[in-house]
Amino acid sequence: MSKYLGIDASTQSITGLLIDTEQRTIVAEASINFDDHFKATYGVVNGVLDLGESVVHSAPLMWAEALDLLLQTLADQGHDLGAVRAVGGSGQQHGTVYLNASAGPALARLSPGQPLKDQLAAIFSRPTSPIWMDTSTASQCAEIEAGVGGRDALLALTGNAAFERFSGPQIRKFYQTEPDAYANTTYIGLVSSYVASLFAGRLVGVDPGDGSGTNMMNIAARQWSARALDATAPDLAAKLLPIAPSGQPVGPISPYYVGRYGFADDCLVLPFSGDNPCSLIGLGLVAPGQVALSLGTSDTLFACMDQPRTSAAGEGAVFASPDGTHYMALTCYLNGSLAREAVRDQYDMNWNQFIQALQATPPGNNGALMLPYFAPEIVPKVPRPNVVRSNLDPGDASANVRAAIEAQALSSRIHARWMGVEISSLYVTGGASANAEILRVFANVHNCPVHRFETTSSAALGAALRASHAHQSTASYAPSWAEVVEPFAQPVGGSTIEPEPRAIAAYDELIGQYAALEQAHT
Ligand code: XUL
Repeated sequence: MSKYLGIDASTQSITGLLIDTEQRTIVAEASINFDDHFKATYGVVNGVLDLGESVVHSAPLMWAEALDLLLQTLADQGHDLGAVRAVGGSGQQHGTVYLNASAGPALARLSPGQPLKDQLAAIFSRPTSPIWMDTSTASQCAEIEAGVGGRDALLALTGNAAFERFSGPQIRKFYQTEPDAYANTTYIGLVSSYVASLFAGRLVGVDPGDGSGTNMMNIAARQWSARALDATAPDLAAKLLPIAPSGQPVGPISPYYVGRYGFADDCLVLPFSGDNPCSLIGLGLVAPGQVALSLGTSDTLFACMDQPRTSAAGEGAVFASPDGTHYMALTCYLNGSLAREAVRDQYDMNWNQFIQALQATPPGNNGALMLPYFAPEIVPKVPRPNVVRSNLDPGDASANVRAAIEAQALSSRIHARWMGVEISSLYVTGGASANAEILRVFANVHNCPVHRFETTSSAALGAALRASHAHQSTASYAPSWAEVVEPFAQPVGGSTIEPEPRAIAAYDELIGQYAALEQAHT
């Protein structure tokens, strides 16, 4: 019995991934897509509620309902959940969940006879949760920076300048716009701590990996900062769930899962972390200098560092690694799959036609460029959707496909410089990493080999590996992180894409033009 379950509660779906550490393999992976199951009941589109004016929420009760469906799916597929020794998890970062005083008792008395949604509907003091796509908090960002003594002071304290999507600005906005609901809120946690609480049957704290995405955690101490909390909202220290060390199990799984799905009653639950910090582990980035790229709803480029190097220009974010010692540098682009899908749909293509368009056009696209801000962009900061074409015929479908992908790759090269890491190879994950033609563009733009991983669910894999590391550390021999990740963090044999000399030259020329275009429009 050496099975570990990783859960990834992400924007569009919830995924469960089961690993067997004796067989050194992934034994199961299942996903529940929110739109497929909950569009009618919760009104979500692409997993979210777009409330207008840059306000984007989702429904925490939907995540609980989806969790039941996911575990039922794994059980129906015949997987023995009783063999799972520990559960780890990951959540979309920054999103906040607001609970009333009934949350603790409701979680503690979960009965296996009824689904979570029927037992937990009354625990929320705010029925919907702002998520990372919400960019409506510019004024709160400015106020928080001013409150701690300026942007540089916030950077030094928390590792990050204030970002609209980060939890602190979102909490401040809630306090300012709905003071009564804020006063009626007993607990505030993140998506990760909420889903961990569902598993543990009690309130679980926020791990330092996800805590660093709030603008409220002292990154060096890995604890909430009183100064940052004071600048955010009154009485926040009493409401915010405490920081919970990433590697320390919080206790056994709730009897709910024992009775309903056959988990063992001594199966351990770990604090969950953010999806990006979990991906860092899932891709085996447990030593400084390693770099990976995740092509998901958002595209993220990230590296493992031994010190919290900060991005003064606000291009990137710094998080504590859930390995307990290192740090993670991250640059997040909102227009990831969102932009790829927007181009595909605009030209009425399917993914095969999208690939053919890339094959039919030359690297450098004959100088045609696009700024693919189909939605507001995080890096560089673009407050409103704005698709800009330069030397690019809007009627030329293939050239537009190439221009969008080249823009994403060029931007990832430009905005990775602050990390101060020499990129000598890129490990790629996420849904779009299955597309070799997209990876070829990234290999050529970065002038380095690109390796693909077997699972596109690196966050769920990282969560499972964290569970394995924590559980094994409670036994006589505590394995190193390198030993834990090594069997799983191997690129798919034959998946490596090498850069092509001719294309490298084309991009070395184009990158200056792209940077100038970007500067002119941001
Ligand atoms: C990272 C970020 C996104 C979400 C997506 O800062 O906002 O990558 O974590 O789930």
